[in-house]
Amino acid sequence: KSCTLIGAPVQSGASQPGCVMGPDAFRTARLAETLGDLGHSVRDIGNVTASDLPDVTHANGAIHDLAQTVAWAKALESAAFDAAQSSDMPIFLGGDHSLSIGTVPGIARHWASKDRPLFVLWLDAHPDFHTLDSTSSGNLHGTPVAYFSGLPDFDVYPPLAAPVDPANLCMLGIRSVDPAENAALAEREVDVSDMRAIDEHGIAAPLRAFLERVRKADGALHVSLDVDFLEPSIAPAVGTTVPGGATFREAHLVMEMLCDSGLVTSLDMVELNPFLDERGRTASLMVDLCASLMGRKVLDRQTKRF
Ligand code: DIR
Ligand code: MN
Ligand code: MN
Ligand code: MN
Repeated sequence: KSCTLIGAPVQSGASQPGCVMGPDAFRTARLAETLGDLGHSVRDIGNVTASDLPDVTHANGAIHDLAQTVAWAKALESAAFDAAQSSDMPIFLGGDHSLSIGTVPGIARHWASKDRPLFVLWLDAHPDFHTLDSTSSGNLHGTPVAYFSGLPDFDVYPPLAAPVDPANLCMLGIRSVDPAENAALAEREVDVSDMRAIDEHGIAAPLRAFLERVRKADGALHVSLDVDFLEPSIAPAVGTTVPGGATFREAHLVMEMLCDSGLVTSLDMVELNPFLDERGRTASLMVDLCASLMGRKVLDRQTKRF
């Protein structure tokens, strides 16, 4: 596959600095070389920049860095659209999760132009389903999914060319949900597997069911991987650790099943804060997970297409 690496050093959506270093940590952990060794052609187009802060305000006084975040969203929406037009697999190197306010709508605009529905797999401790009214932390990395799913109250974010149908979402690994998010997720009947469901049924069952839905709809699939999806003891370099996350093997199994499905068309790797790490171990784990998604295998077993 032709892969495009797009650096998105966004940190305006998080509460503490450090995600600005994420893209270079992924590069230092040899992401491009790893994908090349798997037989892919890789083009690293460097980092997107955001200039021209828009003049935007919102009544919710908790919100911080709204203008920076909107500027990033605009720049990343067009970078994502362009990368999807010109390659098989855009891979966005974050940056905090507010970067998906730009990447997912840009990817969605591309697939809408091909008349294919976009599905989104959200691998995260958090659903990131706040509106601008409902966020009490004011950290805008908590808002991308509500926005690109077309919920109201996002007038100051860029208009969406192609909202993602909430029926096309799947969330895995969830274990920290604010009350307003809980209500909004239930109202839209979003397919959420929290860690309790994963404990009971395993992580393969809900993923397999979701992939079947994507396949039947001939959908494109964007995967958004937040470092805090993972158990903090194996992935400490994130500002919002929550105990009880996906294990090493659960995470690799998800990536291996996604690879076998052949359905994934774009990827975000987000919330890596290298300042909080020991010896780049979290960046290296994220690169290894990306390798599993892109074809690294233990055995040359026959793969079953979903
Ligand atoms: C919390 C935490 N729901 C908030 N969200 C995080 O600030 O809105 N998302 N950390 O990744
Ligand atoms: Mn997130
Ligand atoms: Mn999270
Ligand atoms: Mn409002």
